[in-house]
Amino acid sequence: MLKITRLTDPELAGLVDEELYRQEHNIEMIASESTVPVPVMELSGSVFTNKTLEGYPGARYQAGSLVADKVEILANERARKLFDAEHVNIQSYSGSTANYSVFASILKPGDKILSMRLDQGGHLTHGSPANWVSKIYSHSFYGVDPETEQIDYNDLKEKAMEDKPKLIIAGGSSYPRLIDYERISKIAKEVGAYFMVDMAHVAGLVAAGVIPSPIPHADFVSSSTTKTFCSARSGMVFCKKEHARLLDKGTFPGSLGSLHLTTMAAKAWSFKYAATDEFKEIMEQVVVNARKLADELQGHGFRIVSGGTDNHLLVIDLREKGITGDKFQTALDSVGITVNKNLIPFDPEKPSVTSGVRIGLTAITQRGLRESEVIKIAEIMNLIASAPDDKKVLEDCKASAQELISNFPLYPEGTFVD
Ligand code: DSN
Repeated sequence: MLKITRLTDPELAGLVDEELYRQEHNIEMIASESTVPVPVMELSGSVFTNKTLEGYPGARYQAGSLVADKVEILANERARKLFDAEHVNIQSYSGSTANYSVFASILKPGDKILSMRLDQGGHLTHGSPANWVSKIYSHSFYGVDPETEQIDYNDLKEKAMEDKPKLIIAGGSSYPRLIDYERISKIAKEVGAYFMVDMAHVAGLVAAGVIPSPIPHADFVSSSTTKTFCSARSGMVFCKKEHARLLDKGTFPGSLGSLHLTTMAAKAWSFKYAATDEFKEIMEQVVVNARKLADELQGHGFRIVSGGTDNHLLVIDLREKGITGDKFQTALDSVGITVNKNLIPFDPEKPSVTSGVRIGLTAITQRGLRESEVIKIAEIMNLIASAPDDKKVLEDCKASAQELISNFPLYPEGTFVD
């Protein structure tokens, strides 16, 4: 795939080789990651990158768009069918811009948004003070119940009644449980708010029918297409038919410019692939593996936030193990297991340290790892949490991790031979 780059820029080609080696030899467990199928990479790098395109099929601002129109129409048809949605706009470049498109479609500066707190599982673009969105709109937040560590729907309702937001958002980056979309939709209707779900993390599980879909309940459903959907670095937004014109205007020209035909084609491929039995089986196994890891870690004395998981990720509270998220992440990285430090609900530590880590099971499940391998990963994690500075323990764990992952190729042999 890098034939010409190797000749023209061996330094850069070398970095790609280095990253391929890293991914092949590491147990990748970042919850927002997955391994994209080869056609997604081929289409993401295809000749479609030469085309500048604005507008929509049949109403473009540039000539030479007939093929592009066919791609966008095909992608839209496949996406609507896969997710059983009334309308889709797949021009977004990422999950973040998908959210911005919805905001541009229905909000005016100063309007109120009620969303989940970032430090309890929400997302940066839903109103965190660190994100520009917080400077345009007014924000309030709901969180999780301190006992169950699951969404406190009473708190959400109280805040909605009090603040009368224009938009209520559900979904986020580190929430391991199912969300009662129907209940939030009713609250939104009661207070006259739009209801948006950001399903970026769980889109693959939803597409495969492994967990319930937010699409019947929400006005807008935004998503990235990486993560469990295992597709291009891009985005998409679904909505009810009645909001179609608003969403399309809010996307282009409202918030985005020229669309990316490369990733649009890659997404079109994935909308077909995600309807296959192969994809469904992987997604089912992702949840089985996540639950198994939660059980095994609990058996080793780790506390799992909310007591378990219903999806592809789990968040561990490391305080009983006497190690911070930061330190655990670094120690795991040194043996070839990649996770990220993560705040737990009501975390006493700052975000750069944290009391927890977030672990995702998508990428390893795609590679073929099953319950027996998950048991071994939990054992390694436990050894490391108990002795993160012990060189001998780290060396032994690294050897075990390498041996484990070497049996599961990232891509079939020969995929990247130039
Ligand atoms: N929000 C980041 C994550 O979940 O890892 C990236 O999408």
